[in-house]
Amino acid sequence: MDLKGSINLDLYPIFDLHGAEIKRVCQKAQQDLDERGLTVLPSFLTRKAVRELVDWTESNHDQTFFQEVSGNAYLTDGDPSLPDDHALNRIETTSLGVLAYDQFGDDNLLKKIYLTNELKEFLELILRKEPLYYYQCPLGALNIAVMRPGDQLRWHFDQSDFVVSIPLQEAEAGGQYRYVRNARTAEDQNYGGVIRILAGDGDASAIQALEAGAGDLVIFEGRYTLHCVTEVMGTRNRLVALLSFVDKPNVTSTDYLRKIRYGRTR
Ligand SMILES: O=C(O)CCC(=O)C(=O)O
Ligand SMILES: [Fe+2]
Repeated sequence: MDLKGSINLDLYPIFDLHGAEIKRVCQKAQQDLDERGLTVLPSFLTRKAVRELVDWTESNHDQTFFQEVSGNAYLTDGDPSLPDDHALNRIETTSLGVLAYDQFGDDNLLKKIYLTNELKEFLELILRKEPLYYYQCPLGALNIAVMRPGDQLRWHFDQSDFVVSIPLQEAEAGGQYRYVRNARTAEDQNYGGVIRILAGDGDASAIQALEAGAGDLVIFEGRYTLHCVTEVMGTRNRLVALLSFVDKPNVTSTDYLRKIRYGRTR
Protein backbone atom coordinates (compact mmCIF):
# COMPACT_ATOMS: atom_id res chain seq x y z
CA MET A 1 0.00 0.00 0.00
CA ASP A 2 1.31 3.46 -0.73
CA LEU A 3 1.65 6.08 1.91
CA LYS A 4 -1.15 8.25 0.58
CA GLY A 5 -3.61 5.39 0.89
CA SER A 6 -2.65 4.79 4.49
CA ILE A 7 -3.20 8.22 6.05
CA ASN A 8 -6.67 9.74 6.09
CA LEU A 9 -5.70 12.77 4.04
CA ASP A 10 -9.23 14.15 3.85
CA LEU A 11 -9.18 14.71 7.59
CA TYR A 12 -5.43 15.32 7.96
CA PRO A 13 -3.99 16.80 4.76
CA ILE A 14 -0.40 16.64 6.03
CA PHE A 15 1.02 17.18 2.56
CA ASP A 16 -0.52 20.66 2.68
CA LEU A 17 0.74 21.83 6.05
CA HIS A 18 0.02 25.48 5.38
CA GLY A 19 -3.64 24.99 4.54
CA ALA A 20 -6.61 26.07 6.65
CA GLU A 21 -7.63 22.50 7.55
CA ILE A 22 -4.31 21.64 9.19
CA LYS A 23 -4.43 24.89 11.10
CA ARG A 24 -7.83 23.97 12.48
CA VAL A 25 -6.67 20.44 13.41
CA CYS A 26 -3.59 21.85 15.17
CA GLN A 27 -5.60 24.38 17.16
CA LYS A 28 -7.99 21.70 18.38
CA ALA A 29 -5.10 19.38 19.34
CA GLN A 30 -3.28 22.17 21.16
CA GLN A 31 -6.40 23.02 23.12
CA ASP A 32 -6.75 19.35 24.15
CA LEU A 33 -3.10 19.16 25.20
CA ASP A 34 -3.47 22.30 27.29
CA GLU A 35 -6.67 21.12 28.92
CA ARG A 36 -6.11 17.35 29.26
CA GLY A 37 -2.43 16.63 28.61
CA LEU A 38 -3.36 14.49 25.64
CA THR A 39 -5.07 14.65 22.28
CA VAL A 40 -6.64 12.04 20.02
CA LEU A 41 -6.79 12.52 16.24
CA PRO A 42 -9.52 10.06 15.25
CA SER A 43 -9.04 7.82 12.19
CA PHE A 44 -5.60 9.16 11.36
CA LEU A 45 -4.78 5.90 9.55
CA THR A 46 -7.15 4.33 7.06
CA ARG A 47 -8.78 1.03 7.92
CA LYS A 48 -6.83 -0.68 5.16
CA ALA A 49 -3.56 0.51 6.67
CA VAL A 50 -4.58 -0.62 10.14
CA ARG A 51 -5.47 -4.06 8.78
CA GLU A 52 -2.09 -4.37 7.05
CA LEU A 53 -0.24 -3.41 10.25
CA VAL A 54 -2.27 -5.78 12.42
CA ASP A 55 -1.65 -8.61 9.96
CA TRP A 56 2.07 -7.85 9.93
CA THR A 57 2.23 -7.75 13.72
CA GLU A 58 0.31 -10.99 14.16
CA SER A 59 2.43 -12.73 11.51
CA ASN A 60 5.55 -11.74 13.48
CA HIS A 61 4.19 -13.06 16.75
CA ASP A 62 6.98 -15.62 17.04
CA GLN A 63 9.57 -12.85 16.79
CA THR A 64 7.88 -10.74 19.46
CA PHE A 65 9.89 -10.39 22.65
CA PHE A 66 7.73 -10.95 25.73
CA GLN A 67 8.89 -10.09 29.17
CA GLU A 68 7.64 -9.40 32.68
CA VAL A 69 9.31 -6.55 34.56
CA SER A 70 8.56 -5.38 38.08
CA GLY A 71 9.27 -1.99 39.56
CA ASN A 72 7.84 1.23 40.94
CA ALA A 73 5.89 3.96 39.18
CA TYR A 74 8.93 6.24 38.98
CA LEU A 75 11.02 3.67 37.07
CA THR A 76 13.74 3.98 39.70
CA ASP A 77 15.21 1.63 42.28
CA GLY A 78 13.33 1.31 45.55
CA ASP A 79 14.69 2.86 48.75
CA PRO A 80 15.21 0.34 51.58
CA SER A 81 15.50 3.15 54.12
CA LEU A 82 11.83 4.02 53.48
CA PRO A 83 8.81 2.00 54.64
CA ASP A 84 7.34 -0.73 52.45
CA ASP A 85 4.22 1.30 51.83
CA HIS A 86 6.16 4.24 50.40
CA ALA A 87 5.44 4.90 46.71
CA LEU A 88 9.08 4.23 45.81
CA ASN A 89 8.82 0.76 47.35
CA ARG A 90 5.49 -0.19 45.84
CA ILE A 91 6.40 -2.81 43.26
CA GLU A 92 3.99 -3.72 40.49
CA THR A 93 4.38 -5.80 37.35
CA THR A 94 4.35 -4.98 33.65
CA SER A 95 4.02 -7.82 31.19
CA LEU A 96 3.99 -7.23 27.47
CA GLY A 97 5.71 -8.02 24.23
CA VAL A 98 7.43 -5.78 21.75
CA LEU A 99 8.54 -5.71 18.14
CA ALA A 100 11.59 -3.44 17.93
CA TYR A 101 12.58 -0.95 15.25
CA ASP A 102 15.29 -3.18 13.79
CA GLN A 103 12.66 -5.83 13.09
CA PHE A 104 10.83 -3.57 10.62
CA GLY A 105 11.90 -3.95 7.01
CA ASP A 106 12.33 -0.87 4.83
CA ASP A 107 9.11 -1.74 3.01
CA ASN A 108 7.13 -1.90 6.26
CA LEU A 109 4.20 0.49 6.09
CA LEU A 110 4.56 1.70 9.68
CA LYS A 111 8.23 2.47 9.13
CA LYS A 112 7.37 4.42 5.98
CA ILE A 113 4.73 6.41 7.87
CA TYR A 114 7.15 7.10 10.75
CA LEU A 115 9.85 8.33 8.39
CA THR A 116 7.52 10.62 6.44
CA ASN A 117 8.89 14.08 6.97
CA GLU A 118 5.46 15.69 6.71
CA LEU A 119 4.29 13.65 9.70
CA LYS A 120 7.18 14.98 11.76
CA GLU A 121 6.42 18.52 10.59
CA PHE A 122 2.75 18.07 11.47
CA LEU A 123 3.76 17.02 15.00
CA GLU A 124 6.10 20.01 15.24
CA LEU A 125 3.17 22.30 14.46
CA ILE A 126 0.90 20.66 17.03
CA LEU A 127 3.52 20.49 19.77
CA ARG A 128 5.05 23.89 18.96
CA LYS A 129 8.45 22.22 19.14
CA GLU A 130 10.51 22.94 16.12
CA PRO A 131 12.52 21.06 15.11
CA LEU A 132 11.70 17.60 16.37
CA TYR A 133 14.24 14.84 15.84
CA TYR A 134 13.94 11.13 15.37
CA TYR A 135 14.85 9.20 18.49
CA GLN A 136 18.14 7.50 17.69
CA CYS A 137 17.54 4.23 19.53
CA PRO A 138 17.85 1.40 16.97
CA LEU A 139 15.35 -0.65 18.97
CA GLY A 140 12.97 1.89 20.42
CA ALA A 141 12.59 4.65 17.82
CA LEU A 142 9.57 2.82 16.49
CA ASN A 143 8.06 -0.21 18.13
CA ILE A 144 4.83 -2.10 18.53
CA ALA A 145 3.67 -3.11 22.01
CA VAL A 146 1.82 -6.41 22.03
CA MET A 147 -0.31 -7.21 25.07
CA ARG A 148 -1.81 -10.68 25.25
CA PRO A 149 -4.76 -11.58 27.46
CA GLY A 150 -3.41 -11.45 31.02
CA ASP A 151 -0.81 -8.78 30.20
CA GLN A 152 -0.84 -5.35 31.82
CA LEU A 153 1.22 -2.17 32.02
CA ARG A 154 1.71 -1.01 35.58
CA TRP A 155 1.09 2.54 36.79
CA HIS A 156 4.06 4.73 35.83
CA PHE A 157 5.33 8.11 34.75
CA ASP A 158 7.18 8.32 31.42
CA GLN A 159 10.80 9.46 31.14
CA SER A 160 9.91 11.57 28.09
CA ASP A 161 7.74 14.66 27.74
CA PHE A 162 5.41 13.18 25.16
CA VAL A 163 4.60 9.92 23.40
CA VAL A 164 3.02 9.52 19.98
CA SER A 165 1.06 6.31 19.65
CA ILE A 166 -1.36 4.68 17.25
CA PRO A 167 -3.60 1.97 18.68
CA LEU A 168 -3.85 -0.79 16.08
CA GLN A 169 -6.13 -3.26 17.82
CA GLU A 170 -8.16 -2.90 20.97
CA ALA A 171 -8.62 -5.64 23.52
CA GLU A 172 -12.03 -7.31 23.62
CA ALA A 173 -12.26 -6.24 27.25
CA GLY A 174 -9.89 -4.64 29.73
CA GLY A 175 -6.69 -3.21 28.26
CA GLN A 176 -7.93 0.22 29.23
CA TYR A 177 -5.53 3.16 29.34
CA ARG A 178 -6.11 5.03 32.60
CA TYR A 179 -4.47 8.23 33.72
CA VAL A 180 -4.31 10.81 36.46
CA ARG A 181 -3.24 14.18 35.18
CA ASN A 182 -0.52 16.09 37.02
CA ALA A 183 0.00 13.40 39.63
CA ARG A 184 3.47 14.87 40.15
CA THR A 185 5.29 18.04 39.15
CA ALA A 186 8.93 18.82 38.40
CA GLU A 187 9.27 19.98 42.02
CA ASP A 188 7.05 17.55 43.89
CA GLN A 189 7.06 13.76 43.41
CA ASN A 190 3.79 13.53 45.36
CA TYR A 191 4.63 10.14 46.91
CA GLY A 192 1.59 10.30 49.20
CA GLY A 193 -0.89 10.96 46.40
CA VAL A 194 0.70 8.37 44.13
CA ILE A 195 0.64 5.57 46.70
CA ARG A 196 -3.06 6.26 47.32
CA ILE A 197 -3.82 5.90 43.62
CA LEU A 198 -1.76 2.70 43.33
CA ALA A 199 -3.32 1.21 46.43
CA GLY A 200 -6.78 2.03 45.12
CA ASP A 201 -7.77 4.29 47.99
CA GLY A 202 -7.32 7.58 46.24
CA ASP A 203 -9.98 9.82 44.77
CA ALA A 204 -11.40 7.47 42.13
CA SER A 205 -12.87 10.38 40.20
CA ALA A 206 -9.34 11.63 39.48
CA ILE A 207 -8.73 8.54 37.35
CA GLN A 208 -9.74 9.07 33.75
CA ALA A 209 -9.88 6.63 30.84
CA LEU A 210 -8.47 7.38 27.43
CA GLU A 211 -10.90 6.59 24.65
CA ALA A 212 -8.97 5.92 21.47
CA GLY A 213 -9.68 3.36 18.76
CA ALA A 214 -7.66 1.55 16.13
CA GLY A 215 -6.03 3.96 13.70
CA ASP A 216 -6.36 7.05 15.91
CA LEU A 217 -3.22 9.06 16.53
CA VAL A 218 -2.67 9.85 20.20
CA ILE A 219 -0.25 12.38 21.66
CA PHE A 220 0.16 11.90 25.38
CA GLU A 221 2.18 13.97 27.84
CA GLY A 222 3.23 11.28 30.34
CA ARG A 223 6.05 12.77 32.39
CA TYR A 224 3.75 14.20 35.04
CA THR A 225 0.63 12.20 34.26
CA LEU A 226 0.48 8.85 36.03
CA HIS A 227 -0.87 6.17 33.69
CA CYS A 228 -1.36 2.44 33.25
CA VAL A 229 -3.02 -0.10 31.00
CA THR A 230 -5.33 -2.48 32.84
CA GLU A 231 -5.15 -6.23 32.33
CA VAL A 232 -6.12 -7.35 28.84
CA MET A 233 -9.06 -9.73 28.80
CA GLY A 234 -10.83 -11.76 26.14
CA THR A 235 -8.99 -13.55 23.36
CA ARG A 236 -7.56 -10.76 21.22
CA ASN A 237 -4.14 -9.11 21.68
CA ARG A 238 -4.03 -5.37 22.30
CA LEU A 239 -1.64 -3.75 19.80
CA VAL A 240 -0.22 -0.22 19.94
CA ALA A 241 2.40 1.39 17.70
CA LEU A 242 4.75 3.80 19.48
CA LEU A 243 6.52 6.45 17.41
CA SER A 244 9.34 8.29 19.18
CA PHE A 245 10.36 11.86 18.49
CA VAL A 246 12.48 14.06 20.73
CA ASP A 247 13.24 17.77 20.86
CA LYS A 248 17.03 17.41 20.95
CA PRO A 249 19.37 15.80 18.41
CA ASN A 250 21.19 12.50 18.99
CA VAL A 251 19.07 11.24 21.87
CA THR A 252 19.17 7.50 22.39
CA SER A 253 18.44 5.05 25.20
CA THR A 254 20.65 3.40 27.78
CA ASP A 255 21.66 -0.25 27.68
CA TYR A 256 19.64 -0.70 30.86
CA LEU A 257 16.41 0.56 29.27
CA ARG A 258 17.01 -1.53 26.16
CA LYS A 259 17.62 -4.62 28.22
CA ILE A 260 14.42 -4.31 30.24
CA ARG A 261 12.22 -3.64 27.23
CA TYR A 262 13.82 -5.57 24.38
CA GLY A 263 15.90 -8.15 26.23
CA ARG A 264 19.01 -7.07 24.33
CA THR A 265 21.12 -3.97 23.81
CA ARG A 266 21.46 -4.31 20.04
O1 LIG B 1 0.28 0.91 25.50
C1 LIG B 1 -0.07 2.07 25.71
O2 LIG B 1 -1.13 2.51 25.26
C2 LIG B 1 0.75 2.98 26.57
C3 LIG B 1 2.20 2.71 26.57
C4 LIG B 1 2.96 3.47 27.61
O3 LIG B 1 2.43 4.11 28.47
C5 LIG B 1 4.43 3.39 27.61
O4 LIG B 1 4.97 2.62 26.78
O5 LIG B 1 5.07 4.10 28.40
FE1 LIG C 1 3.89 5.34 29.53
